[in-house]
Amino acid sequence: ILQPSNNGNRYELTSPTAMPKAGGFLWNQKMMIQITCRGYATAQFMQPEPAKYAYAPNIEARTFMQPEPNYYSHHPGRFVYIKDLETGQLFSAPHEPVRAKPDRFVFSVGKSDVAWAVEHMGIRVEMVMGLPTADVAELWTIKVTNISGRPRRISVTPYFPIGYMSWMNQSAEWNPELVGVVASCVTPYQKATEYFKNKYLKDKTYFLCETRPDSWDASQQAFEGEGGLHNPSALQEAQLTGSDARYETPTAAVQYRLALEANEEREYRFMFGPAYDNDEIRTMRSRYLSKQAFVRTADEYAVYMERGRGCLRIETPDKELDNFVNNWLPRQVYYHGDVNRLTTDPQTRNYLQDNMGMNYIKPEVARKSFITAISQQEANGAMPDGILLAEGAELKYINQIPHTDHCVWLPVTLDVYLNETGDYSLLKERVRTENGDNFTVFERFSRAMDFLLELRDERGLSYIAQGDWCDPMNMVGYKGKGVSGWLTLATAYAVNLWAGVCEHEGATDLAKHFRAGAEHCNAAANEHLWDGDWFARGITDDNVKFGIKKDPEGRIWLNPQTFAMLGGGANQKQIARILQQVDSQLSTPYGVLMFSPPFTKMREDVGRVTQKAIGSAENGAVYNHAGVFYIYSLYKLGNQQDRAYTHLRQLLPGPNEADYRQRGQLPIFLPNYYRGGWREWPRTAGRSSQLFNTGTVSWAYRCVIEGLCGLSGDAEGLVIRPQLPSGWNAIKVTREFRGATFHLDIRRGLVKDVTVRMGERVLPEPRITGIKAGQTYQLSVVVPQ
Ligand code: CEZ
Repeated sequence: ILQPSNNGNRYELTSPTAMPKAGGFLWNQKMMIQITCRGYATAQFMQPEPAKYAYAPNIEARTFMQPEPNYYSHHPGRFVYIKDLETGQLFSAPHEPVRAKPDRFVFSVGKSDVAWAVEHMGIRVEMVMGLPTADVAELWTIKVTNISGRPRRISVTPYFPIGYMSWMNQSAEWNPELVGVVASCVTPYQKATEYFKNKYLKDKTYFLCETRPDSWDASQQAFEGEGGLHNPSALQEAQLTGSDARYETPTAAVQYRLALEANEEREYRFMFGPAYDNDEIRTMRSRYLSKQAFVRTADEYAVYMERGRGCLRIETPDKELDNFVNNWLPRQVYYHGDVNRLTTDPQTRNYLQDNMGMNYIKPEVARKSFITAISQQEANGAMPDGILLAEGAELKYINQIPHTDHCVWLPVTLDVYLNETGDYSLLKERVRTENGDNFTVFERFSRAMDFLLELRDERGLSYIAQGDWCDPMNMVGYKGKGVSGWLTLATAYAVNLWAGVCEHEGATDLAKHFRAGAEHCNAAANEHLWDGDWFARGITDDNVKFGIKKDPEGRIWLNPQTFAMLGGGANQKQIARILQQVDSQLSTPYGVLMFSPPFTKMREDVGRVTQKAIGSAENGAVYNHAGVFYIYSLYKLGNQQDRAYTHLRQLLPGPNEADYRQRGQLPIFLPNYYRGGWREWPRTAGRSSQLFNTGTVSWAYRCVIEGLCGLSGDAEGLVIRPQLPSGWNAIKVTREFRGATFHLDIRRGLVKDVTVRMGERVLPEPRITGIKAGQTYQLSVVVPQ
């Protein structure tokens, strides 16, 4: 049902029913569209807040992108009906709304387009969707071919529902001059001040045809009638009704009636998108709606995607992993760094980690993001809950809930920047904030670390307020006393990393101060939270320890263990115990659980996380962000390559068919979670959330680059310590680093330590310094048996 094609540049799914929610996504800096194999689509564009141009048929709640989207027959989508005018038979492509069983079905996701080929009733329909690089619009090509071997009379009816645009004002009509349906609305509001904000919103949705159709409908009701979407009333007539919509639900349906000889084909082009007024629609039409413009735009877009190709090519015994790492993982990393999840106020931890991935793609973007983030530091050294990216943007949703972990991510993500670039000059930049203070980046990071160290109680444990990394853990500390075990251990990790930077900068006293602070955190965690085999998750406002042996639910949590290994909180003996417990309590065929067992009812001293469905999201799912921290910590240990590889591999669906079907997702992105609950609800365990917004990806890329391939930078060069799983004897790697290209041939051999040969010369240590930009290095690397 599923295979890569075109050298891994595409993935093809050959059934519309095996994985019904499987889809792909395209974006540019102004928009994003996710579309399923069956034709359902969710598109958003920024103006500057996220907005829609195709809506649900009823009022939709405004929220950030959620996992596990539901699709239903009137869900927004992009479809084309094909009707045989002699027999009256009907089908639709890609699959919805008619759901006829196709004779052949190919859903083909590429990096810069999404395409289908569907055959039924002797007719082939090919659909391709692309985007411009710098404008908001969908560019559709629909090609119809008569493959029946005899002349046919058919109608071809693209149907792009527009949905319920507004409760204040909505309408639509055919516009003969623009050759398309134009729908208009007024974005609903009530406060007078909103009017001025809304005044220039793009409140029109257009569907333009390159070729003038024979008939059209602009009213959903007129098109659909009593027939319903399986057999719309308008399709039962000789032509569409020519309707308009007057404070009625708009739609865009247009029809071509054709007589096709055997093997004859027709190709049509359409554009779908938002606009401010008809002038803008006219401009968009002339800019894009022609064969030449489609070709040119697709080329430009492919170049734009290619800029996100990343810095690594691998050739390993695991072909599916190669494919993902070489083609798709950097693309998803690029997406995150490029559009910041289509929000104007990304959560600070997300903003920093999403940009962390950009270090491997466009380090200058990562550098800029540090300045943007740190310029919003508060006077007391704290970081705000979200980073504002547009003028007039406000903190929304989860960013109105006080979380205490944001400062942690500063040195954690800076670590990657410094490794990749060696650019310590960033630390010397002076940054003024709105509250008027003016410090260097270095000073600001120190202040942030001091803030973290101060944010602890008399025991030395970190306060949690209404959340840490785990957003919905909102009631552990809302009365002001509860503490987070994870944050205490993560503070140690962050502060230790920062101490390392202080040492590099010659700030010895500061380094000592921070090392002592980290040690204090770790000591406190060991004194109050070590439960014999693992660390507790925290202590509530009422002084109840949780995430411990005697808890029937939420007994063991992954994050505290991971960060104890990263930050020095756990010694070798403890690490051995932790690994064993993670194996026995948290490991599943789909990856490592975020905690176990899942909660089955509300725990009022833990919070909202316990109310989520069993095994979904933070309630004990295979939450990949937590999983990938763990994988990273395994690579950091340096002697856990098998465990690390096993879990790294589990981040990705496949490669066997049963696994693909269970996860229900194409191996072209990592979702934020796979369902857990594999003991409680085995039927749904492993199911993908389909949500490709996730901090997982920059860490996954880092794990492959620095862990599996063992290629991490330091202040002067590149260290080479590959960590091949025991089943592998050799891999080949190409890595771009500080402007140079490294070709590595890595194999096992009779050596005690990693040995690197460059030409005839064996290097004194597995590390290259004095790297020259523009140079190509050929290295033979031997790793111990
Ligand atoms: O949100 C993510 C956050 O974007 O959850 C992670 C957190 O670290 C990320 O910063 C773990 O909690 O219930 C909620 O409010 C959560 O906020 C989740 O909704 C989750 C989203 O599903 C991801 O977009």
